[in-house]
Amino acid sequence: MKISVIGAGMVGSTTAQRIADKKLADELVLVDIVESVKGKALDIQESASIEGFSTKVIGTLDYKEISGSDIIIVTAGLPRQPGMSRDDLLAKNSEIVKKVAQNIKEYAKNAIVIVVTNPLDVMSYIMLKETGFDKNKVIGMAGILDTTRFATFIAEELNVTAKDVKALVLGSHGDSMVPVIEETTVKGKGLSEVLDKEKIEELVERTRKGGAEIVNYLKKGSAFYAPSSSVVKMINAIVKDSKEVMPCSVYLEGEYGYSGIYLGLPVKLGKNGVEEIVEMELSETVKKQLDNSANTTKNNIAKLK
Ligand code: TXD
Repeated sequence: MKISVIGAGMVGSTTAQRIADKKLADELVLVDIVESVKGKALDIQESASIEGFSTKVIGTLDYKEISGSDIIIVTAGLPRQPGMSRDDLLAKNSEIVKKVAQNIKEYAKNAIVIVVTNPLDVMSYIMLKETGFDKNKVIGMAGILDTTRFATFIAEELNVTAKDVKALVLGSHGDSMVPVIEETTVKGKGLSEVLDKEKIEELVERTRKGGAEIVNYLKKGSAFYAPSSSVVKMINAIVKDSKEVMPCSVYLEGEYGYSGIYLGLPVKLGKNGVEEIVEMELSETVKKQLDNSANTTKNNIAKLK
């Protein structure tokens, strides 16, 4: 299994570390435009005798090294600074992601690509269009992160472990994301049974602003520990062909009534990438919120043209 990570900044390097520690790859390539990538790769490599992985880790500025990759993670691009929305990154990051896509197309045309760069749903769209890859092989990471944030806040509120919370957040990765209350349970009980409406609304709001909360603490740059965990959850499902269902940003051609956009929906992941977009019954309220979320992405795509 060969996995490449494009962009060895905070999310890219922590993702690489987790991939190595979890022994998910035989070969791990980190690509960046700055020389420090070589140091990061070597540093991860030097943990092998302690962590017990036999992965070969390479850091490079040369895209040729990604040749033959099975999976490629794209984190190249700028992160948010305090006061910025994800959409503020659109112009700069679309240029970067286009370049990355051309290199992936040239050197690794059989790879499954997981896009992380923001604004996520639009960057995934650009990756699909620029590579011309099948839609099942270009997937965006966001829903898992938004979901784990929601679960964290619920667990904290109820003083239970996050493992006892099963949450679900759909929609685009931004302020219009859609935490699905009906699908969220705590020790098997519906969220509305254990928390009142106002409290739930408060936690939903905190989830919507979860990324900004971290940005405001870090001052420079955005979250990377939970994001890298989220990426690795997807990689694990693909490498192990687990067919696990998780919320990912996927290209839609009629599913849920949407076409021509990327949106976060429940997806079955396996060795072919997206194996199925799982159709779920949604309440009218949730569907309306999802429509709103889809429109945000549509407007962002229109801005590209
Ligand atoms: O849920 C999600 N999808 C996200 C998305 C969660 C967390 C972070 N999210 C986004 O990922 C964030 O808004 C950014 O757009 C990306 C990467 O975030 P990160 O925090 O890792 O940013 P860094 O630390 O600035 O790293 C970016 C790296 C940096 O090392 C640059 O030199 C490199 O990208 N870069 C490139 N690498 C390769 N090729 C090109 N062209 C390139 N341009 C910049």
